[in-house]
Amino acid sequence: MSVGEESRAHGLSAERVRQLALEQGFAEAGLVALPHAGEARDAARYEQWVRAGHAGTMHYLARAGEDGHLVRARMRNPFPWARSAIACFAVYHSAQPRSTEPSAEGAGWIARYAWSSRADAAGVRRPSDYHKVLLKRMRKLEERLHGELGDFESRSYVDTGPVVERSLATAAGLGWTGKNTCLIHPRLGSYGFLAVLLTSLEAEAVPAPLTVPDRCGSCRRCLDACPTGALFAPYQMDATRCISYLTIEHKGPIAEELMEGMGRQVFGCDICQDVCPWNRKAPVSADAELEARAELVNPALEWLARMDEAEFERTFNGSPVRRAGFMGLRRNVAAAMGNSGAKRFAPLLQEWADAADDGLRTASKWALEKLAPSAGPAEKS
Ligand code: B12
Ligand code: SF4
Ligand code: SF4
Repeated sequence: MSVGEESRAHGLSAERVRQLALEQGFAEAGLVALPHAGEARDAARYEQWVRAGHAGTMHYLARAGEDGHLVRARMRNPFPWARSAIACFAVYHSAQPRSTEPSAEGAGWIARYAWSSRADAAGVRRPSDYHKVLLKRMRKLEERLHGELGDFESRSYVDTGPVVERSLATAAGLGWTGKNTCLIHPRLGSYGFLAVLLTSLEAEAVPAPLTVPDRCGSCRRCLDACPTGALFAPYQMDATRCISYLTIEHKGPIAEELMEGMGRQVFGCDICQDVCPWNRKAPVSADAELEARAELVNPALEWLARMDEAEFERTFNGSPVRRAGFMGLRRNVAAAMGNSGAKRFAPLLQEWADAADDGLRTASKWALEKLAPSAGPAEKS
């Protein structure tokens, strides 16, 4: 009996699925039957998180179904046919420095996950985006399974589908949820992307529970290091305070009380992962489609600030950074300039302080005040 025939006879086999996922370039993969044992608990956590307002303006997370429940909280809402989920992990760690290491004066920070690039057919290096790179691999995995197992319902997602990927990935045994809310794989760490494939096939029964025990122990480094208090309790994040949300998802002016905490981050934030001991020995990626672009590591704020829209497009077309938008990135750069302490940025900030864009104008005024605090109202003599 071939491996394919074996899977058909007994349902999806975890071993075969893992083998196929690794062939597509994933570092790990797991399989879980749906609904999984932790689904009701995770659904309650998810609903509570959204109802508390922690999703901010990410309204897609709060979409409710006809039964009043949030669509993504339970798999049976959007995918009544789904019987199993395959969760895959792709490493994006690289040998480059961390955001928490000393850097040159006036350097900003772009999150590691957004540095990626790949060589095109002519050998020219171009920005790459994990959403596209990994979705292609998931579709190939889907094809292979259809080739072996015939017709069945299936759907692949990387980040953007109506699924809580970390819930599925922990249930599939890829790691535990750290106090920083990231999924941590015991060997690979947390610098990893997740991708999921839902299928209408039954998963073969597994002999032992899949869950990886929580290994955070008494550590609190991520909570202590988070500069905006977004990690307000272990395993709890208020996204509206997270620098990743503020610099990527949030449009318009950033609340003044959060700009100081943003430090030099201009796109995303790696701090709560950079301080995590489980990432100290994490292997670096050898993925040719997710190779780090040296120019995005500790980028000079000046370089980013001087970019016009055409250069922004040339530099970030095809890159996750494009999501922030030209004005959004400028706004973030203005805040980082204020936090840099470098007075040479004042003339540029002065120009931006009259910008039509609300977010840029507010950040620039705040940054100018930060670089050269005004004396406040003059005292009467
Ligand atoms: C919205 C979103 C964000 C928001 C909110 C993040 C958040 N913590 O919820 C913002 C914009 C802030 C964000 C930031 C980042 N994100 Co994001 N994001 C998402 C998205 C689209 C949905 C996440 C979600 O549903 N959040 C709601 C909360 C409730 O869900 P959750 O955190 O996944 O919930 C689990 C745990 O928190 C846990 N839990 C909840 N309460 C409790 C309580 C206890 C006691 C315990 C033990 C567990 C626990 O249970 C939940 C289910 O398992 C997912 C993709 C997807 N479709 O799932 C990517 C995703 C989570 N993001 C990802 C990445 C890479 C990032 C960043 C690293 C990017 C960056 N460098 O800037 C940061 C990391 C910040 C951080 N510390 O989490 C990866 C995470 C990979 C990983 N190893 O964990 C994902 C999976 C995308 C992907 N396909 O790879 N993100
Ligand atoms: S990504 Fe940055 S701001 Fe967000 S929780 Fe982690 S340390 Fe805090
Ligand atoms: S820094 Fe410590 S507490 Fe935070 S996720 Fe890592 S091990 Fe857990």
